[in-house]
Amino acid sequence: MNSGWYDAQSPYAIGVDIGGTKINTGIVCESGEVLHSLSLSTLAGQTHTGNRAMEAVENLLQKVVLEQPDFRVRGIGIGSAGQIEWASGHIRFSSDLIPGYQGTQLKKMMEERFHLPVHVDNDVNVLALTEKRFGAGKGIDNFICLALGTGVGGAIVVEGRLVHGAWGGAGEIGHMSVNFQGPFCICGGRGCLEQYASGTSIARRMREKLVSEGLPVEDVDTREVFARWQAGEPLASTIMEETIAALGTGIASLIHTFNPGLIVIGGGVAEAGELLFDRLRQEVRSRTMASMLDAVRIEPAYKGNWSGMIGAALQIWEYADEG
Ligand code: BMX
Ligand code: ZN
Repeated sequence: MNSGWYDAQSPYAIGVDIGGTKINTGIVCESGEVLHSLSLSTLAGQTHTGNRAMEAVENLLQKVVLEQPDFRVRGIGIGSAGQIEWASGHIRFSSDLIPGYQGTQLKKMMEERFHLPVHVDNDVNVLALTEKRFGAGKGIDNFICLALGTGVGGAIVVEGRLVHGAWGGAGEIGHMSVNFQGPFCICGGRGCLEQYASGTSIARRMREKLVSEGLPVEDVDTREVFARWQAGEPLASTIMEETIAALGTGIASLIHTFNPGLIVIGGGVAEAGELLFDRLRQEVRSRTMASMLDAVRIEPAYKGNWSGMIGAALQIWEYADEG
């Protein structure tokens, strides 16, 4: 493999988005344009996810050099689920969604293999970089992102910069408790927002409700819950009202803590659309100090196929002056 990929003046960076199902990688420009992209499944037999990510980047580069033999790049930006030690690019914690991933020295592995600068951050933290450049967060210095997907991820931008905390773990908004006597969570806490507002938890709570009512549960996934809610079905409404109350409680606390100008909501659950956003705005209004409400909007996330991967690559420009 060519070890001379690096050029500080190149208009390109490599973005890598590592999720529980797929690894997306691509060549990204600062304008957000994606030149080439490639996806691999995350789990492939015994292959370690760190090696799988390297395989994805290697395949991508092979594809690019066929068209541009003298291709050079500024570096590699990675967004990954889990809690990432930001300075060292080490996966401090990852749930069993990606078996064996915890402890991976991802930055080190990538740097040694490709001889390029590498940045690694949490998947939703890098999504916030996409929001900041191209989405609802454009021109807004203080905003918060929530991604309601398999889990609930979060990111906090204060005075134009992502908040990382002591080592990089800040922004795990999915594990903010909204019910101190609520169900136990994998994180060790109770009543975490993720227990009420992830797509997984919405489908799970609906199935539990149907079972308790002696009703059939087959094929009940998150989309089905939204469809039933939109059609006015009472059981689906009970589940979604609980989700909205949990989200409203969490978001009100975030507003009181950070006084943001914007809350951006993405992930599969945001696809429930206007009904969700309307109800959520009402709920937040009813739980938030009036003085804080004028400044804050609640908006859907930037819509684009590759927003995670683009945000991952944007780290290269975001931190260009910091080495
Ligand atoms: C979990 C946690 C977060 C992640 C969030 C959203 C792990 C592996 N994941 O709360 O780090 O940002 O889920 O993840 O600890 P997604 O899988 O829904 O994108
Ligand atoms: Zn939790």
